[in-house]
Amino acid sequence: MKVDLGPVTRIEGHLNVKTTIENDQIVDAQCMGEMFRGFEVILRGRDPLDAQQITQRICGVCPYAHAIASSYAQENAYGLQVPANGRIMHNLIQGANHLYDYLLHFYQLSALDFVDVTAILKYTGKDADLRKIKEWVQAELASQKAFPGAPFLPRLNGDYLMDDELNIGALKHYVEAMEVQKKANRAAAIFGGKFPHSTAIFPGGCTQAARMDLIASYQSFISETKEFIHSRYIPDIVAVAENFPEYWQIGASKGGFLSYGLLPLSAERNGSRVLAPGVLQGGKVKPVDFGLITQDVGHAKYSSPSGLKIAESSLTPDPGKKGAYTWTKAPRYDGRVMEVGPAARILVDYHLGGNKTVKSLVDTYAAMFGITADNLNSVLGRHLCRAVNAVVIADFLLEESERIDPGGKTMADIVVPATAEGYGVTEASRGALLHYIRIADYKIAAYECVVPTTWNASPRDDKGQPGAMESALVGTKVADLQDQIEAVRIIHSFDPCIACSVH
Ligand code: NFE
Repeated sequence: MKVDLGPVTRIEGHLNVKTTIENDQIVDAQCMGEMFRGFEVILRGRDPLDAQQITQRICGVCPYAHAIASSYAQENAYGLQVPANGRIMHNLIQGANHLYDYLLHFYQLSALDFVDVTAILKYTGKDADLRKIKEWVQAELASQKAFPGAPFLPRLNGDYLMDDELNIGALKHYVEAMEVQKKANRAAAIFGGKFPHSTAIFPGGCTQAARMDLIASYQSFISETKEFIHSRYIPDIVAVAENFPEYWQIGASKGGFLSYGLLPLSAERNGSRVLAPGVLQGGKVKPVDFGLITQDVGHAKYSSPSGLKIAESSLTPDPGKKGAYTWTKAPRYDGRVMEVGPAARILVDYHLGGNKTVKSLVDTYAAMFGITADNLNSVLGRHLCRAVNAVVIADFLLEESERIDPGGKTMADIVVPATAEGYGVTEASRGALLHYIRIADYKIAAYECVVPTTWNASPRDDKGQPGAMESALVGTKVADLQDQIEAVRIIHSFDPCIACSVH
């Protein structure tokens, strides 16, 4: 039996996932990115300095990551020496965006896979937020329609938290989390100019001034966000993990893990980062080599050649292509499937023994839940790893903001060369992000983005290997063959963004 789960809701964009079920088990899955966008085509022939602005329009959730990857690629192409303030501001903007995104993902996009919203119908207290939610849920259930701005439906058939107090408490946190996300976004906008789509992130640094009052406001917003991470987010993840321990075993992807490393600590391109880069395969971490990345399109709707390296990439849409089921390409590392994202960042860093907080948090939670680091390759693992990322990033941002030199230079002087090429990599919240630019006659001759959800939601490659998310779905037992809440929980744990994946 084949079932279309799409449109998968509570994600960004139009994802369909088709599962094939035999004996109540998923035996095959296809991730389908159902639109073409063509940013790489739009960029050709334009002024290179437009790239960090245009590529931000790929997405409204992770625009800063695109701006920063593009800026890094251009810094590489122009040979810029970025002043320390510029690099630090990039970090402050991007780190704040990660914090916003983790809270958004947990509370708005996946908590309702575990929390029973109908518990609110029993609420008789006076809390204004909870009374409002009760009204919305009542109205949505009566009309069987999710309201824009209050999407508590669909409520899939499944096993939810049974404890009313936990369910209602989580809904209160759902509302509080939105206020905290606003604070993280305001922090990012202090140096980024605005959210989304920063006007201040530039190759060579940041156009904002290094002012003491800005640093103080930034620190105040991040401190409030950090407080919420410790007092609400971590305990809520622990509560989900205690109540759904089977999800340490559900949703493991069947390839390796790739991370480019997050938040550079120095101006050197290959200098250390707060979370270390690497490729984890069979328990061993190797350095990343961009030359080993290729993109297959055997099952994607393009007639351009398959298996091309990044600098050779090309894009010819072919909507009617036989055997193709998605607009998402299939990136592979040395021909292998890679999962990218929060679990990849934590697993790579943990295996390298880089960040002490990562090591101690992973060991603490492993002991608490009776698991090993390998179990982080799971639905709960991805949720927990986002929280570990959040703890590490929030601490780092408070320290990093102290390193700004008030009144100091924030931007390099830019001279765009007639011909050049450059690579820029960073970690968007959803994972490894690469931008490549080639310049000829002062114009963009070629531009390529290899994006986190392109890795995770990739289709089969030309060897027939399913992508990370497809592989994570296969083997899962489902109780309700139509709703497949187990599959939806797996998909949500990757936090796919289809707008980004097809870009
Ligand atoms: Ni549209 Fe993004 C992140 C990037 S995902 S959200 O995070 O790049 O593919």
